[in-house]
Amino acid sequence: MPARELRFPEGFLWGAATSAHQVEGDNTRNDWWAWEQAGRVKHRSGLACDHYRRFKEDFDLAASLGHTTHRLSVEWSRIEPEPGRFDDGALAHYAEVLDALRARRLEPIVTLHHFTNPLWVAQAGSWTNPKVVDWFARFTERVVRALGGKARYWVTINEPMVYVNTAYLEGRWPPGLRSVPAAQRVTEHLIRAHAAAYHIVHDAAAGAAQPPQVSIAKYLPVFLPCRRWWPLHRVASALSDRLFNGGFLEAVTEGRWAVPGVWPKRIPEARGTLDYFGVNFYRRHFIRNGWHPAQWLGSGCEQTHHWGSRRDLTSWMGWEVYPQAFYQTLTRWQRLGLPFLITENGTSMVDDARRWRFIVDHLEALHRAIEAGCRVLGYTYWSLMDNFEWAHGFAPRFGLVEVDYKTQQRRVRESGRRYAEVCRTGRLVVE
Ligand code: IFM
Repeated sequence: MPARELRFPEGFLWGAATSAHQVEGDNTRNDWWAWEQAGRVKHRSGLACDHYRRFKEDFDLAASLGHTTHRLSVEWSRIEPEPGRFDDGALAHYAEVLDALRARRLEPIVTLHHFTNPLWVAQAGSWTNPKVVDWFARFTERVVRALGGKARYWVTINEPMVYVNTAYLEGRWPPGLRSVPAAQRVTEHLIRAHAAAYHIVHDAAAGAAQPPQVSIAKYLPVFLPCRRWWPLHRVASALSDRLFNGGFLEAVTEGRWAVPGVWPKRIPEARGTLDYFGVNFYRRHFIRNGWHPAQWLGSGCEQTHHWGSRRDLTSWMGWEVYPQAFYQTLTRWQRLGLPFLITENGTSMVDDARRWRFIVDHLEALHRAIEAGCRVLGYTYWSLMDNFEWAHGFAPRFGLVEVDYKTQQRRVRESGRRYAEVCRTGRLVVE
């Protein structure tokens, strides 16, 4: 096939994403740090990428790679190390971070919650405690007072349903629960906390020339039955889709949380609380039924025996590459009538040439979605640099920039250089 050139819309935001605990280092006051120290995972985040001190050089790199945006998160446990006591030094730090982005013409996208909680929140039951909604609102209010004028794009909560699933259903992340009722309570609290934060950000910016743009970053996978024609797997996959995708999205757009197993609830304050739709996309999920009660309704099958899966293209994390699903999920959720912002998409391929192939194939799918009528504001690759991949530690390497954790040296990968060409020109050549 001859090479084709795909053009992305004028003003499209191009960049990469990170999160505080994964890159900053020494986040000693949050639940993940405690989890690591307690040996609940094999790995410790330690100094991570030392980004808390090296952010300026990291942003220099991003700018030199043609990026025009950068997504990051602020660390709640640094800003509010004790209930109601805010650390002005930490807030001043993040103000400097946002100024550093602006000085390099990188549009900040600020995430308020990216999986970690202050220890005091964890000790009070984390997100199972209904008070967390007020605590998160108080935190947001303080952050917005300090940083509001410096950012236009906000993400209230990163991958809320991944957090619910991994931390409260599968028990692999803190607080390590495996409880359906806890997961349901937490989901409701996340919806309410998101809604509260949405209104706080907007109220603080009342009358601003450019209104803020607020969303969640929703992990938006395509769910499919593990055995295509097996009725139980089909039901389980439809249910997963409803609980994980549809239910949450309906809550934050229509203010109605109606999912199987939960008495339908009106959450009117959550109605219309997405200004854009922040989407994290990685892969398809195949669903079967597991033995544990938390898995009766469905659990992921991590094998690579599914149709369309390419074993040779499986990443370090064991994730298949299936870019068509990116197109499918975007065109399906186009019905929300919101512009998309791709807040994460990336791979931990060991072979960097395959990372580049992954990026090309996903950008091509994104372009097809745009041609099919999806409005898309931008794309932030996950991640700017290698970082602490939660329970998997430092082994998976998602970065456009390689990090040598011994010396903290950064080295731009070929995929990072090729992506830079796309960022600079807004064009992708597909061969
Ligand atoms: O590293 C994570 C990130 O924190 C949230 N989204 C998925 C990424 C890759 O697993």
